Amino acid sequence: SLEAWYMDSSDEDQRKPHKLNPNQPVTLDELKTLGVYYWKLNADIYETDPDLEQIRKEQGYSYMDIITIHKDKLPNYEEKLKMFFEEHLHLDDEIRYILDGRAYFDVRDKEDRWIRISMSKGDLITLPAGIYHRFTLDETNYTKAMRLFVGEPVWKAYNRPADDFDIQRHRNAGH
Ligand code: KMT
Ligand code: NI
Repeated sequence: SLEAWYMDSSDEDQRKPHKLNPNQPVTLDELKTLGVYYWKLNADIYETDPDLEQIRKEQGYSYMDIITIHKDKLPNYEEKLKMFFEEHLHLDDEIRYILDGRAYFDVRDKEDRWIRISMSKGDLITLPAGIYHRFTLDETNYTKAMRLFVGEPVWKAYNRPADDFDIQRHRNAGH
């Protein structure tokens, strides 16, 4: 299963785990209260996986593509990694399925603390529209991920502060 924890506040290499000492784990139920959902799948059979098919049908994930994040594979690698690690939000859900390698997704909890979600092969996660988050590779410097989307994809990211959107106001009204 996936592992998540509250982050320390050190400015050290973003690819390091940044666990607190002692570690402060975050459970899947706690992630659910933030609107973050998780499935475990068999990434070896992603091209024909009936479980993935079912999730896509039920959730309406009609669009998909695959991104390989590695310095020799991704054009403008350094620039893109820098963008991904800027705290941002989207107006739609962000859905990612790790097909190979590993990566971290960091999300803000309701008290604005960073939670780091460690994703590896077979982990599928959905981040709700309007949640502040960021992405980084870990020290292995490689991942291959499926990007899913409801309808035509919109990749636009709004860097923090992006508090003027209805979506953000709705989230803030809740707490
Ligand atoms: C995003 O919007 O945070 C991303 O697309 C992260 C990289 S995709 C594995
Ligand atoms: Ni994003």
